[in-house]
Amino acid sequence: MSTDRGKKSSSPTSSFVVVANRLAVDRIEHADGSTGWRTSPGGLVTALEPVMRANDGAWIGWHGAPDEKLRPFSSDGMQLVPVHLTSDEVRDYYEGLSNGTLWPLYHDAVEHPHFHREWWDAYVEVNERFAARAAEVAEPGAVVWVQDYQLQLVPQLLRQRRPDLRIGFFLHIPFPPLELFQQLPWRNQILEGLLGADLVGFQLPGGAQNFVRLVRQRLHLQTHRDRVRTADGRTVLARAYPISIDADSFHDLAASPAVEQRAKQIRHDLGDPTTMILGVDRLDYTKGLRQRIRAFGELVNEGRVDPEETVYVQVATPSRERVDQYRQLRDDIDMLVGRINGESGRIGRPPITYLHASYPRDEMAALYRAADIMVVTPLRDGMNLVAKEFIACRQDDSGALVLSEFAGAAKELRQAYLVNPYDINGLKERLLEAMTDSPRVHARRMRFLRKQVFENDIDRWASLFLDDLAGRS
Ligand code: ADQ
Repeated sequence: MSTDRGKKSSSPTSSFVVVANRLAVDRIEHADGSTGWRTSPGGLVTALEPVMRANDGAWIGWHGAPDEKLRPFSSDGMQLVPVHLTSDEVRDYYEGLSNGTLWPLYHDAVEHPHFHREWWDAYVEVNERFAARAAEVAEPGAVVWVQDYQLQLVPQLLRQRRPDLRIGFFLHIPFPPLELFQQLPWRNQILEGLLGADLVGFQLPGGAQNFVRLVRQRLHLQTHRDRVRTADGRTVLARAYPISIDADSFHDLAASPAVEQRAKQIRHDLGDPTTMILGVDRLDYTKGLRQRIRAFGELVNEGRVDPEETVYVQVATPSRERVDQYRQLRDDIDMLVGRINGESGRIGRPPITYLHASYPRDEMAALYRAADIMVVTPLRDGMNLVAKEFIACRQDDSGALVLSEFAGAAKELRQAYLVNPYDINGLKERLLEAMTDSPRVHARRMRFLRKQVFENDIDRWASLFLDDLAGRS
């Protein structure tokens, strides 16, 4: 990750174009007060960097500030093409249709999805803007890779403008079953939007199957296994590509003396407990925070977990705070943690250390390394990278992962302590089991998990997808 003050480039074109809701850079302020850009530390950017560099790739996305128009610029060897959004569009397209309708609907409707026609209109308009920008930037015959649920109409809108392109789409969140998807007033438009791609990628085979089944039933198109025949005679492939992380770089970071030292310090600051339990999540209602915290609180209350020996650190980064359901969740969790800590009746360290901060990668690695038990209990999650990051940061076969069956990662990480997060008693038992199993049992499970994560890293994910896309004609 390095910084660059952002060289302006007028109208870039490229043979490899990524289209995502957000640009691959974050704005930073230099010591002298001037601003610049820094490559976002996320896995997607890391995965695509080599392909971007080799092809002088371009990344199209919103830069994060409403009502601001920016010209294209380059940073860190990437061409960045900002798409502007007005404040109203941020409200209707992003907070509205993307995060108030699609996000809850695609996550089993664990919160009620809201359907508003003006949100949909903004979604269409913004998707058109992204597609128009991609059509300008893509060279003849270029590969364009569209990312995620905010941009599901872009493949079709782009193909209408540029039939010469090879278009891929990847959905980072679950694709819901028929019964839920059918609720969407704009269900056919979304399916048709996605079918503009040559290859539609999902986290799990189940998502790909849901999509193919919907296309057959709703659009009456011919399908065969993972192939769909479109009305204009093309074949669209729908397949699973479980996303992963840059496992080696997480491992090496966690191995560094500075991180090792910091991990020791964290445990020391927590009172050198026998067991440190860790949760790291975006503060989101899909992540199962309520269930997890309740389970731990009950174990403490019942005297089955001794807070003198066991501490639970929960990092929860606030997100989407302008959406009502997220504000409510934050209040609920604050109250729940406060109640559990208050009722513990101890002077000194509380049973739960609850942190709202967002940390740099080395601090995350230190937390993962310091922890004995990682708890990842989403009610529904496309994949869940936190689970994989924890495993990559282990330096030996110690430690345990408690993982929800409803995280995409559970399909690969079969040797984790799998739980149904809706079953609070089951969650409590599983947590105790993970805490009390012998080091030999931990090692047997962890060896398998580490092998899985190191063999299936983010590079493999990107090359599997891009090779399949290149194979489409
Ligand atoms: P998310 O819902 O954001 O991603 P997740 O996959 O766990 O969930 O990724 C979170 C990322 O944020 C991780 O890389 C983690 O390290 C980082 N992070 C979390 N808390 C942090 C903190 N306090 N400070 C710094 N970094 C923090 C969506 C889907 C997932 C899917 C991914 C990728 O919901 O299911 O796995 O996209 O496709």
